[in-house]
Amino acid sequence: MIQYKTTSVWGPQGEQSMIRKSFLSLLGLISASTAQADWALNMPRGVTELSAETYDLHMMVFWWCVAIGVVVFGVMIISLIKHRKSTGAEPATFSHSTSAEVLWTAIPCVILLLMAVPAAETMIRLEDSRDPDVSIVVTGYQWKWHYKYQDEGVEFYSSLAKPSREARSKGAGIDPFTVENFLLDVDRPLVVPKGKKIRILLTSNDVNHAWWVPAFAIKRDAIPGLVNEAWFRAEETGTFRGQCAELCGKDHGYMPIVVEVVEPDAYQAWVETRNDSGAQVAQTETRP
Ligand SMILES: [Cu+2]
Repeated sequence: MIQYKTTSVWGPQGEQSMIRKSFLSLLGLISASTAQADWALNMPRGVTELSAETYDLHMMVFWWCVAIGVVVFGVMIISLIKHRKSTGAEPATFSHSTSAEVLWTAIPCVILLLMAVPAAETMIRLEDSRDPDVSIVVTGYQWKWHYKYQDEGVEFYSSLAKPSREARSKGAGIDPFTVENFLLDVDRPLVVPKGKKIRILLTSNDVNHAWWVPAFAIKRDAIPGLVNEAWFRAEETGTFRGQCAELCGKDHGYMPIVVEVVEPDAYQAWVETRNDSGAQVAQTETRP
């Protein structure tokens, strides 16, 4: 017969200390995340018409699910309490109810249709990238992005910003919490004009990546040998951040996306300065 030691690390004492340690570290994690991170439970509403529509659809489906959950679990719980054995409930003897079966098939079908019609309308509009004002070829690299404005003659690489890169280095001794927008900042952001239709042509140079900017409701794969399309029209100026959303190798977490939405005049001025100096810089930049 096998004898188990009770004094090992997994024995009662060890177990207790393990539980205590886990509990304390969990408490630490919770307090750290509430103190440091600016997070939200729900998806953002975004700054484009389609991101707002996507958000509204998400909320509509969410409330449908809440209502269905309340009705189904409500009936279930009430039935369980009301017809419990201890109150002398007798089991019913029927085995079929055609009208109930028709009803519980028809109701979900109607609900699905109510969800599918507006969702399909939005999805068709999401795919309609015709007649853009600005077209940008976005290419994923391990581990940075390359942006090429098709008609403006501007192209450049966009890599993790220096402060983040330094802080993430092993043995750097820099507290990441002291770095502003740690891992969410780049050296050269994508600049686009407000109120204009921006078409993104997405591809990759090596492995699969994904260009994800929540404020524009865009999360699309960048696949080598394939061009995926997406578009947005930002209604607000500002800085919008995103990340690569496809596990693309060891530095997957270090290729953020930053998009600056500026007034059309400022955009024109930016294009002109990039044409003078930026394009040459982009051409002389070395690949990773
Ligand atoms: Cu990636």
